[in-house]
Amino acid sequence: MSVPSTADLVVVANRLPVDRVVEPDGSIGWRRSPGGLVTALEPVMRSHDGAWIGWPGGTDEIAPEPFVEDGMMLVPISLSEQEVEEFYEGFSNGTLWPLYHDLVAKPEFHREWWEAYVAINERFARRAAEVAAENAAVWVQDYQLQLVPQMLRELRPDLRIGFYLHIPFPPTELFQQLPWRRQILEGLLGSDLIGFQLGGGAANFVRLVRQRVGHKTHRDTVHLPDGRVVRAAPFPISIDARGFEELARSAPVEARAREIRAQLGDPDTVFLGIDRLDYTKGIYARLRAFGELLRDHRLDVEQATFVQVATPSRERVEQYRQLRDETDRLVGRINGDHGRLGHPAISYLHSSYPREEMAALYRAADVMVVTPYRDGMNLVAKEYVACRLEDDGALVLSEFAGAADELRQAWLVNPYDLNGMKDTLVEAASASHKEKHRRMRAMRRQVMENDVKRWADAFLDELLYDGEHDPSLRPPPRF
Ligand code: GDG
Repeated sequence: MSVPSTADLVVVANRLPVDRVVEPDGSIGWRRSPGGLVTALEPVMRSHDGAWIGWPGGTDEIAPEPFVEDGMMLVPISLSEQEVEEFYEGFSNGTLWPLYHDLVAKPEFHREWWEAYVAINERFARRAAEVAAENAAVWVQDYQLQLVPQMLRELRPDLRIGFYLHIPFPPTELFQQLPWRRQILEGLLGSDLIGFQLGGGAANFVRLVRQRVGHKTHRDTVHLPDGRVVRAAPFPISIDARGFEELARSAPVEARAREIRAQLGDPDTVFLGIDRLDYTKGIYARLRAFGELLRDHRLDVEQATFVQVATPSRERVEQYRQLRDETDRLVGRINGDHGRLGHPAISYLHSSYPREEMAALYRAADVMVVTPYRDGMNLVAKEYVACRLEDDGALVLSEFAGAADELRQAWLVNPYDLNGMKDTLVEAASASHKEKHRRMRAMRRQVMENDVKRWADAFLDELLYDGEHDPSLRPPPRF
């Protein structure tokens, strides 16, 4: 298939939805990287002749040529070793990530990192300006690319530009620490529509624009001096709920779930955590709570076990290395103190798994433990709910995950309150079948109705047709 030169819908994201693989014969190929965003966008990308611009991973000086994969035009952007260090590991993950997550770790401010962030955002914006057809819609994704909307608008004023932030937008007091706060706000204001996970993030943004940039605002809109209007609104992201449900229902996944329980010694309660190994996720505190419950004899290792999958993430960033060491030590200590032959207290898996194995784990777990200190949404919580076909199982969920807004029937916890977390883990594990059923049924209804397709449709409808195309998809203002 020949590669078109422009597209009517362009997604700009830090990563391409494919990973580069070296085939056995030495040639280079591409494998779809599984992710909710691609699944959600695939149908609209096809119907709009969409293109996706992003970094393919790795460090190349020269970007591979655009190519077509699964009906989507993919446009690689290259990053050098130094750019990965300064733009991706540095400013994106060493400055913005901790700052936007309530300072769970200390953000570092380095002027060279900022310069790299500006330069790489410029590279993405220029490429988007080349690829977008006349009057096309461009949808920019996430915190790595917050300057792209403004840069792109300067190059191509004809475009409709949307931006979606997958992580929380911080309260004004924290955001103000950023030496480049005004540039970031102005970068985002290049959009016509800015989507946040929650109403609180949108409200924080609008307040900051009023205070720091001095533009007029009215509820969820910003009025720019040139007459342009920017809307900032919540669009809570979701998952391919039907896809997960079907996977969980399949015979191999069901068999694997039974096998997992048997391998764990058929305990009464399997607790499960699945997270990228990230300090925002609260993995350490939850394992500590579990260890103390064993120590206090409120749980017994022959009847209760914890499976923690910690997917490797950002391994070259120092804070992530430290977290890995601390978690390794804690797990070792808890298993040493409380494990018995054939009954480890914690099965700790520092690895990543195929989707089928994830679905089997969700099916095998009695209590899903999701305890981030701060999380934009948390898709793992929604995936667990989608996989509980029998409306059973219990979800323990941090109040500080965006998902807590929608999954009100979860056992909500404050991850900073260790005793509270211990009590809730015991309560969720020992709740009656009826209680679990009541809660899970309500949560399943919520997740199945509000899936990722609905999320993408709602955003694009608003961006492309000002929400007038199908008003039922327009989310209500939340503040
Ligand atoms: C950011 C925001 C927001 C994990 N391990 C494996 C694997 N996963 C999949 C999960 C889930 C996804 O990765 C993780 O999503 P989360 O939402 O839980 O967290 P972040 O990665 O921090 O995502 C977050 C999200 O963006 C979307 O806007 O919700 O708040 O931080 O889908 O299933 N998938 C496979 N193997 C693994 O080992 N296949």
